Amino acid sequence: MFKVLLLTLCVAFIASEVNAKKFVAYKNPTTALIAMQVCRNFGGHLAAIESDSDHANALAAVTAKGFTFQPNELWSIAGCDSGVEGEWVLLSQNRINTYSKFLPGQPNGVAGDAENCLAYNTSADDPTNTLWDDVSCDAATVGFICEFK
Ligand SMILES: [Ca+2]
Repeated sequence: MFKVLLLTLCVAFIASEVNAKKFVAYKNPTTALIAMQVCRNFGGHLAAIESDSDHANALAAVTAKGFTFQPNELWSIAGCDSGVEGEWVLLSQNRINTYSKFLPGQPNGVAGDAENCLAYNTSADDPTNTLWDDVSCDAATVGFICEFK
């Protein structure tokens, strides 16, 4: 019985290490696609937010650097739906993200428009609420969040 418990704990620990994501925020005005290249140049990729845990850790990565979220100050994360509207593809991983964490009223882009990239945005109505917004891939962002293994 003890061996089974020990083995289970080891497997759980190894699994958590394998899946561990490290998010790092960079406050550097740019656009989503340039941010994607910068993250790749750093040896990572734009942060793929795929769980509530990822969401919390991404927000924490920004505040850990002493940055604050302000309404309409965008922080780029991974996700592009320029192929099929509403299917948010993680380009660096070549898969669709089934998780989402949009602000109320978002995503408000429609097929054929330019809101095909994802960013964190802060609600003007509730500045404590920072969630996803679909934005133009050319939108000016204040920063971006990279993910490293
Ligand atoms: Ca939007």
